[in-house]
Amino acid sequence: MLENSMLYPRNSKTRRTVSLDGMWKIKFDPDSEGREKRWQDGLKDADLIPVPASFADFYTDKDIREYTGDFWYETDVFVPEEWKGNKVFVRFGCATHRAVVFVNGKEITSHEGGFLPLLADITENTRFNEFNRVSVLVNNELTVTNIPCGETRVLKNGKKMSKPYFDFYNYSGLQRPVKLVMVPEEYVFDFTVDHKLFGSDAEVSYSVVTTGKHPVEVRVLDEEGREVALSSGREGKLVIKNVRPWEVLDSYLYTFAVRILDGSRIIDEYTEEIGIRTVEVVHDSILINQKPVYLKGFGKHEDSDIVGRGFNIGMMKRDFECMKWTGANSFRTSHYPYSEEIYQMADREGFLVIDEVAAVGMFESLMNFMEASTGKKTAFFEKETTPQLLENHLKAIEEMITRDKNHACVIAWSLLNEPETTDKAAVPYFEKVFAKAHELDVQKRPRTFALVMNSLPGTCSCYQFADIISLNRYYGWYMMGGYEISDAEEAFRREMDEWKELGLDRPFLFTEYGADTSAMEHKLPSVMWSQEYQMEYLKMCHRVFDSYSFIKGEQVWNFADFQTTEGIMRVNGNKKGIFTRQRQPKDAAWYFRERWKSLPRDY
Ligand code: GCB
Repeated sequence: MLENSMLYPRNSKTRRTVSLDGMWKIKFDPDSEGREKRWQDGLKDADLIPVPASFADFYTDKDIREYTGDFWYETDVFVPEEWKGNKVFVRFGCATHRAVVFVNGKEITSHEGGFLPLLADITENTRFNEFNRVSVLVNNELTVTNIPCGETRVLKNGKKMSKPYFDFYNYSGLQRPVKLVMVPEEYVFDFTVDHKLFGSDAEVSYSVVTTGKHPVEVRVLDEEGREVALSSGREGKLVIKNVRPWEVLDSYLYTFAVRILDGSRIIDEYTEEIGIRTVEVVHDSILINQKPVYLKGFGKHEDSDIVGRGFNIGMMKRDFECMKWTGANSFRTSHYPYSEEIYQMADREGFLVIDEVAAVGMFESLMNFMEASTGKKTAFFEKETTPQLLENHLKAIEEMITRDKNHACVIAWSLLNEPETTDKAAVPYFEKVFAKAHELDVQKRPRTFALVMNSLPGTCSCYQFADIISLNRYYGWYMMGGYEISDAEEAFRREMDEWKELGLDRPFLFTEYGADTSAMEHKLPSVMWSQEYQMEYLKMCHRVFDSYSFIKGEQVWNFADFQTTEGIMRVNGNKKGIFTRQRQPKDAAWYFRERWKSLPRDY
């Protein structure tokens, strides 16, 4: 069990949250001297910066944008007198990639992993009815023992530089909402649900973990606020008659209110809106509420102008509107768990989410995602550093599943993106990763990982672990692009025929396929990078998908253009978006709208 509660901070009869979003102080610490020089006692000559946001794209100075190393954030937080006798936390949606939190100069906690929450219990060090200084020492260096994987290089001029093994910009900082949270001394620490549907009724099994001994009750309210089920005890079953299940693109959310009681006195109350649905893989079908579904949608990124990977509520709204407009029903949180607010929105919109842990870059070489298709032997998983990497990976899986398990939208876990699987050394690593997810998830959702181009039926030693086989394929882009596209289609079909011959009786998904396309470029006849070629490429892929009945979904790469490290392969970022980075449609968006709006649910 995790040390801290992962429950989303909400107000209730007994709980309080105060947003700490706004302008914070920031100061870079290139010599890592801050801690020794006691910067935790107050930052001098600091700049001001918005939270939540990545720091990189606010500045006009390239040394700041590319800054790699330690940096500090600081703000003053007023803690009300009335909160005395309760527990007080500062909760960061994330601190990328690792952080140490200080309150009033005292070190409170630290956390590794930049895409999951960090909770600092400041109860003991809070001065009530006064301002308290919260300082955070963040570090954004990449290593091969942490996820996502990469390296940090030192240039001849002494400056550090991030070398990601992955294809997205190494944005960092306090990128998600920060909240001051008060809960009672005895509080609801964790809450888990699992659903079964029987005819028109549902049975929800639940379990509650609290920090004390008082009795627990759980009640369920419908969207009109009517109580539809009630049960007492830390574990139990709630029966909901004439249930309205959560459906694909037709959401319905019940409110679950978990209470700790002392007679009629409510010691703590925690509420969560939860959709009731089942997910299963049966033969080669993905079933939601026992009915097959075909996934249509995107691999995404949390990425936008100026704020980088910072959570942006307006961008979130726009993204869902664009996705709905195309007729999509799903997305993958490539390549890291997203802000919790995005899953709440997906719950509300009835979107299906493949929730991916930040296990990306698990190839030896730099620009690994490119080298991956060359078949180069690397044996990433038999290095001295592998045990440490595995430990961090397993911890991130535990945090992700604990955080996201109750979301109806989460229908599968993606446990790695494009790892090296051609060497047998990957097998024991995969075994542990897949077992961990199975053990932790009471709903036993399907597990998957995205297979890189060289992970083929004859070369991949790990596909057997996946309940859903997810392929990232770029026939017609990274290989046999342009006028060779007819050969690409032939090679693509050959691979799919080989999968078919294996007779795996499992659903296949395309979690990536795409072609870089400049929104400015038109050319007749097509050339690579033109909008015309993107369409030609997509139509070729869809012809292949439509030929195999075990293919149960297509998530194109990418929803929108996004920022990457600079280099000869990228023109100021990855341009495979169906939308531009400003969320305006390329021609392909209209094509998807036509295709997806006409595909039946169980295509
Ligand atoms: C991939 C990676 C993704 C890249 C994409 C690309 O296979 O999973 O992170 O952005 O290819 O465009 O090359």
